[in-house]
Amino acid sequence: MIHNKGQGFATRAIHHAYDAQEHQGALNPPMHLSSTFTFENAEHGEALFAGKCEGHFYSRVSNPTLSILEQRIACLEGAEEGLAVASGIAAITSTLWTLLSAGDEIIVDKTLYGCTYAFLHQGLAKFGVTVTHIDLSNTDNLLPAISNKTKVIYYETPANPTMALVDIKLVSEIAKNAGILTVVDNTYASPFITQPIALGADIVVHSATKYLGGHGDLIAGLICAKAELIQSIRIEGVKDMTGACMSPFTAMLIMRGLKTLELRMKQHCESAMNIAKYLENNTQVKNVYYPGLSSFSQHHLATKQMQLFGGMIAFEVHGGMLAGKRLIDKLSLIQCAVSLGDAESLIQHPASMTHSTYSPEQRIHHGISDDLIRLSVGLESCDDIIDDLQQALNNSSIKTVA
Ligand code: 3LM
Repeated sequence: MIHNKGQGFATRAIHHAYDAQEHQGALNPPMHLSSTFTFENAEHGEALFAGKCEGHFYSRVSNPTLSILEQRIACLEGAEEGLAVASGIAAITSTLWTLLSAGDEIIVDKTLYGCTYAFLHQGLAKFGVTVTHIDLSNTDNLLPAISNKTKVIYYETPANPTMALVDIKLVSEIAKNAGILTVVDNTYASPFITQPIALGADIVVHSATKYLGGHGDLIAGLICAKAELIQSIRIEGVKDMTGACMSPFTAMLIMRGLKTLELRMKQHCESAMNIAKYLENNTQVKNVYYPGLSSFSQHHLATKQMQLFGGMIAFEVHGGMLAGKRLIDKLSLIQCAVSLGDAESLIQHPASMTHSTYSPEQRIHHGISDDLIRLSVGLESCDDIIDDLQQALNNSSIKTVA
C-alpha cells in the first residue's frame, strides 16, 4: 500500500490504498465482480463469520474493490474507516437504524433534504424514535433541546436547499459533553471543502451520487467514522437491516470521479462565486443565498469551516414562484433536473421537486420558501452559464426592482 501521510488532497484522492504492483501492474484497481468468496477450509469460514480473522466472505458485507474506495474516502475525510453503500439514503438509513432504538430521540436541523425528512418522519418515527427539529444555524437552540433520551444530532451543512450553515465545531463540543453522537451530511460541501470529523463530528454521510461521483452516472452513498462505529453500521445497518450494499462497478466509477474531485470542486466554486455575484447584482433577482457572498448572513462561519464556498446557489426572483418557474423554462444550457454536483449545470424548484416530501405547511415551518430556486453550478464555461441566465431573465418578463 502506498504510504501517503502528509500528501495533498488530490494525491490521496488518486492513489490512497492502492499499489498497482500488487495487482499485476494494473493502473486502476481491479473490479471484483464476485458475490461470494471461498474459504481455505471450514475452520477459516467459521473464523471469518465470527470476526476472528480479516477477509471477505460475501459482498453484502465487504468486497475488495469497495474496500479501496472505503479507505480512500476515509483518508479524504480524515476518518478511521469508510463504508460504501447503495445510495445517500442508504448511508443515512443504515447509520441511523444502527444508532437508534425505540424510545430514543434524535435532534435534527430545521431544514433537511426532502427524502431524509421523509425517512425521519415516516421511517424512524414509525419505530418509536422521537424526531425533534431545531434551527441549528443558531447553536444556542441546542442545549435546551437535549434530553436524557437524545442519542444523535443530525444535520447538513450547507443545508439542502436553503444553504443555511451549522457550526460544526460548536455543535460537536456540545454533543460530546452530553455524550451524544453527531452525524453530518457532507454532500453539499464534499471533503475538499469541509472535513467535519476534524472539527469534532463523529460520523459523516454522503450522497456519493453528487460531487464524489461527479458525472451524474451513478447512485451511491458513503459513510465515514471511527472503526468501531463503521463495523456496527456495516454489520447491523447494512448487512442485516437495509442490505443496501454498493456494486463494485459503482465503486470503480466513484474512484474515477475522485481523481478529479479537487479540480472539479475548484472550478464549481469559482464559477458559483461569479454567478452568485452576477445574480446579486441583477435587479430582477430578489435574494441570493451563497456562503461566499459577504451579504450571506453566515459568511463569517463559512470562512471558518469551508475551504471554498461550494457549487450550490439558492435564489429568489421578483414575482415569486411563478416567475421562478418561468425563468427555469426559458433556460436552454442549464438543465432542469434534480440532483447536483454534476458537470452539467442543473436547476430545480425545491418546493415542487426535491422537497415535495414536505407538506406546504411543513415547508413554511422548515424555512423552505415556495419562491426558492436551486442552481447546481456545473463545469461549463462560466460565461455561458451566465449568458443563459441572462437571456432567460430577459425573456421571462420578471419585474425589475431597483
Ligand atoms: C437532490 N439529493 O436533488 P441519494 N443527502 C443530501 C442530498 O441532497 C441527497 C441525499 C442525501 C437530491 C436528489 S431528489 C429526488 C434527487 C444532502 C440527494 C440522498 O440517495 O444518493 O439520492 O442521496 O437534492
